[in-house]
Amino acid sequence: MPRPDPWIPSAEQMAQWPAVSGNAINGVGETAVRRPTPVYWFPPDDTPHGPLQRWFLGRLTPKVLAAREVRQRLIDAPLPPLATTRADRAPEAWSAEVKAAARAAGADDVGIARMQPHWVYEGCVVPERFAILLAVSHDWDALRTAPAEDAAAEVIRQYGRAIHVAKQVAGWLREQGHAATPHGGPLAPPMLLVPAAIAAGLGELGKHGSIINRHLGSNFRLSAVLTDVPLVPDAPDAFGADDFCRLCRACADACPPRAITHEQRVVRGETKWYVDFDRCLPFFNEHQGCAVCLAACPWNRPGVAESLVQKLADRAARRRGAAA
Ligand code: B12
Repeated sequence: MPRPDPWIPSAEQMAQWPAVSGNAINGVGETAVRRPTPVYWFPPDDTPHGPLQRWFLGRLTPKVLAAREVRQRLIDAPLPPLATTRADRAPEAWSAEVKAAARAAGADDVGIARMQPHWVYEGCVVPERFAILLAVSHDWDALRTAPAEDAAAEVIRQYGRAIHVAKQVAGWLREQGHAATPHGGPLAPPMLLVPAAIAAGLGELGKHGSIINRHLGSNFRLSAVLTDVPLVPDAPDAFGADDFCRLCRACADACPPRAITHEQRVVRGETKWYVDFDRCLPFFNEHQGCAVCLAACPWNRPGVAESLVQKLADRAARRRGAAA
């Protein structure tokens, strides 16, 4: 069945659009690895698309504004002071304890990555050696209503939870005498969370540009804690989601502005799924945020992710058997 015509953004919003394409800023087609350029969710005066951020914020409804107020209180909550005595443990013990602290604070998954310079935005600095990546699920019944207001408010609520978990983990490390910085957004700096979370074993990049996790699907938010406490990095977790996305059309067909394509692109030296910024952002802005791609993703229906992982493992075993 032919897809309906793509959604068209309002003239009012497009009057704010800058001359430069967000895809060019993001380095689509560039074959050399480089650090990302700030594109969105930076202080608005610092990026060409900053006026669009102001336009987005000026149109939020009372329900979404109320969720943002709760989130702001979590952002503003102080961290405990850095203890003057520094606890000493082996990296394996620190890793196990950090993960236990994250789970106790409410993380639905957690992994550890060694920091890489090309995750850090141009103009930002991350001196720490390790990133602890934290995942918190959205409530499915709210998220699946996207692009409705309930999904937008749920996204903000879970941003708050992700920030809270990051602060709890950073606070726990500081009580052990080790400096730790939480990074939960909602602003983007100092670093990209998705490649760090993939390196930390939280899953694979989906066609819709969000990570698919073997337990949570793609229905989750990320936050991080940056620290020099000695840790053991996790390995990436490839369980077949990338192959699955090559055949699945659900998110691309559901995306109203057709920002999702079936071919991977070269972006800053990496071949990967890429969501078209210039198509995605206008729809996102006119709907107080959008998560239609996550609402359509087959990995997100409750109970499905783990059975899909098993099916993909069975299929891979059958292929290996046939090839032997
Ligand atoms: C700016 C931003 C946006 C912008 C622009 C996104 C874009 N495609 O250009 C807008 C507002 C449109 C947006 C929309 C959404 N976003 Co957003 N966004 C961000 C933010 C703040 C910065 C990312 C960025 O600068 N992208 C621009 C350039 C760098 O993008 P890129 O080159 O295409 O790289 C993307 C991925 O390919 C990946 N990536 C980067 N380098 C590499 C390298 C390798 C090897 C791989 C495999 C992947 C990878 O990370 C980038 C994520 O956008 C991050 C938080 C953060 N600090 O990381 C959240 C974030 C990526 N967004 C997220 C989500 C969930 C969404 C939405 C579903 C909205 C929602 N309801 O939450 C939609 C989905 C659209 C999409 N997937 O692009 C989540 C993803 C969580 C997950 N499960 O993976 C994040 C991590 C926020 C969070 N705290 O959880 N987003």
